[in-house]
Amino acid sequence: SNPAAADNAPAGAPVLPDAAHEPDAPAIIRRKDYTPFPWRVPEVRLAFDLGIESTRVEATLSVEPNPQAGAASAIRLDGDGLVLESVAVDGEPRDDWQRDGEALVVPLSSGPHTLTIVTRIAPAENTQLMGLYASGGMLCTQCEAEGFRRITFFPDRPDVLSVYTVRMEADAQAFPVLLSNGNPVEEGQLEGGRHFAEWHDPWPKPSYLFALVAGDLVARRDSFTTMGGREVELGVWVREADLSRTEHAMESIKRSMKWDEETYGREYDLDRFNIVAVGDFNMGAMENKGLNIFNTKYVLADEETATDADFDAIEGVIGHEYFHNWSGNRITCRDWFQLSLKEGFTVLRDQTFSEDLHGAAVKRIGDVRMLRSVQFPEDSGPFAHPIRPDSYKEISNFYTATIYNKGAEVIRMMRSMAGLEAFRKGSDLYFERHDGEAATCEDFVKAMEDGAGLDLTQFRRWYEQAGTPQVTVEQHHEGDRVTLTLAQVVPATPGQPDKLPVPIPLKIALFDREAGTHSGEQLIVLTQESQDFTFDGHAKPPVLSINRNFTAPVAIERDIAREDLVFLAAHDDDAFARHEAMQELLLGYLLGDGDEAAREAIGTAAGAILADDALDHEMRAELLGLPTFAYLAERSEVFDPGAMVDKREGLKTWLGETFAGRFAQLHDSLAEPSRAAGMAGKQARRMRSVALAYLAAADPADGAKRGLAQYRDAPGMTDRQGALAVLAGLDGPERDEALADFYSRFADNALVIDKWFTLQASALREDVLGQIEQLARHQAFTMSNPNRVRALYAAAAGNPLAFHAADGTGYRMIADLILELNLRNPQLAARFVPSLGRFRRIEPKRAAMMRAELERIAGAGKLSRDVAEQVEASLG
Ligand code: 0A1
Ligand code: ZN
Repeated sequence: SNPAAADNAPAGAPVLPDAAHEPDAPAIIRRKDYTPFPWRVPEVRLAFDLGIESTRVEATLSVEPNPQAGAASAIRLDGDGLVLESVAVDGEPRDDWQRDGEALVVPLSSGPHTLTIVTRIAPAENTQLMGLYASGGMLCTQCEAEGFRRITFFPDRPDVLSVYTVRMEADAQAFPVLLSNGNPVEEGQLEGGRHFAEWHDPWPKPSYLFALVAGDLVARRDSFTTMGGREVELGVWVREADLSRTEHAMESIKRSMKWDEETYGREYDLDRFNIVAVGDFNMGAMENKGLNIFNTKYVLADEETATDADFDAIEGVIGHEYFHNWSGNRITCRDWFQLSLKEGFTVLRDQTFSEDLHGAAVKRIGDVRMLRSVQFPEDSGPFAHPIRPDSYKEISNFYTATIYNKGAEVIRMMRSMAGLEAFRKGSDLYFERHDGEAATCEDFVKAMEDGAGLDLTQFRRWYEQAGTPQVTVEQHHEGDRVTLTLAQVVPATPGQPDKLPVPIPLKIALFDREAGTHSGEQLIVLTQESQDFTFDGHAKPPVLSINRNFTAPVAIERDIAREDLVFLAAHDDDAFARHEAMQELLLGYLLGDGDEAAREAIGTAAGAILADDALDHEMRAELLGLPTFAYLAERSEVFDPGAMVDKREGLKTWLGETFAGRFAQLHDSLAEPSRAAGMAGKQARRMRSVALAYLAAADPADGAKRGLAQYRDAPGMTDRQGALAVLAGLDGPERDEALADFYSRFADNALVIDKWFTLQASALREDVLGQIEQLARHQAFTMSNPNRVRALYAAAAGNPLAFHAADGTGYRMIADLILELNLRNPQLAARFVPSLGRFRRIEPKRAAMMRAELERIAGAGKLSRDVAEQVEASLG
């Protein structure tokens, strides 16, 4: 039974049967069951009487029958944890409503009505950070996906679009700033030290894009003139102490606005664009119409406290949220199964924004690295799902690397096949056709077909099938003809035993080994299970460069001679393919039986990379990066984490020893350029810290000395963090000094203290688990801040020596964490389940312990829907 519902029921209100909303048996929502909502809600008026402890919400909804749906005699409004005070229809108080679990059902005759509902909520008690909650004395909202129902009763689904007018009333001293979506209409003083503000958003939007912020904030202000001549006032709202760290965010907003005009012809459509930084936030940021709300991590930066990577991430996330104004807000999703419609496309948009601004090569390599470390394991694990899922229990669980990043890859493939110009025609048609609508992935594909002139009939399978396609490549040479035999298998995934071949666009080039050149890049598309492609004019067997720039999100298995990989690692003119050749050499050694010749080949390639003066230092550093543990696990049939750490660290030591002179020279010569040095400075910093890591692997004493010197002389956070990351893995006074200095120097900056936790929890040292346990008891650790929890425990879960400790204590620690967060913050809790769910890939002794922890969670009593769905999937 549902105590909250019972408490709210007025005497005499009929009580509906309970089984439908039994919390222990979460309902499965299916894509095929979609039906439009029987009512339209063209206008919404919200009046908030704001307080941290208690907030009163009066919602006035204009409703009318939806001509696209069947008639209904009642309106069913979603709710979650609300205290209902009153219901009125057309101004008349009503008590003939019913509660159906958390929902509110109000009988309504056909025709238009005005529905007035008063609810009360308690922001201070909202530990889930969904709906209206308190963070550091301010009030803010997070409504995607289903948080609006925690503010008022409403058809909380993305296909109900309304024009919102929002009035906020609050104590003027505690909440001097009152923001909401759209444009400001009115503000004024009230009696008793209170004040109010009213905002109006003229663009119809779904409830998940509603936002409100109230707090003691200050703004960095600027303006942007759109291509159509609209003068937009921009604001970046933060606590006063953070104002000096907002310049980069503001510049990023302006760059985003300009880029979307130039690249997609998309113009901003309000007089105001505000972003707000919030210290407690479950995700990165949120694209609420005209009022983006950000995790402080993706807003605040200056050279002293943020790394180059932080600066880039901020720009990317600001771009991402801004781009949603068109891909997400002007055109939204019909239902949550279409999530990738807005997320996949918007990730592609933010990725290419960053590529255009700072160069494509390193960005692409980084994006693929992330895809392979996070999305590939998801796609081959128990929670594998298509980019357009068929069912879910808790939609929050589907904000995944698959929906976001594979979704982006799928659209990127259309872009590669169409070419930039035709792709733009497709996107123009999509925006034109569906502006103002709640659309589907199918709408996007159709617009691409019609606008870009592609036949995407078979391509639609990318939306339907989960699993990373495996492509094998065989190469034959006869006369002057080369034949490539390509075959594909889409592996079985949970609920999808049988798969069909998908179209796989692959950019290739055939290199003449002697000349070091190729005869031109071409795009081939593998559509069959197996297919031959022939190329003439090759007197000698060429060296194949395939899936250049990672045109398709597939795994390629090819029989290629080691010396050909060495050749490509030194000569491929496609930066990604060059990196890929190096990675294949590294994987070959790390996943193979570790023979001397494989290591020698790596040495030859690394030597060429270190000697190549045409390379910029960032690319050089990138080429010398070892595969992540996550990707190594993904590529192993049975992964032994301890053995892999030894092998990978051993390789690092060997490379450090082999090239000690060159690394030392790089470390000495690339000293401390500041951000003022621009791109070259950033490239130098990157290489310098990589050189330090190799030097320390080869000679820990020298590494500690160099590390401490780099730490002390650092002009900014990039060098400081780079040094500390190395020192954290070493022993001795240098480590202790740097860690202590770092903490006291930045004690008042939460984002930097997060780094302090992460650096220690990520260190590859035997005693790391004990250190993590100690850090969890540190006075600066708290379970109520998601950033802090992730800083410690996401690092722990990703550290093979911590998580995979041979006695299983790492698994127990993460399971305990999940149980502790389970009800307090279900979204955050659920994010930790997949690390345990990966047990099928781990050697049997550890796998059994991982499974046992999942079973312990499953049997632990009342689980949130989020955790329950993840644990059930993991246990299969
Ligand atoms: N739409 C946002 C992601 C997001 C999703 C859910 C949230 O709830 C906690 C928050 C943010 C984006 O893609 O940036
Ligand atoms: Zn997004």
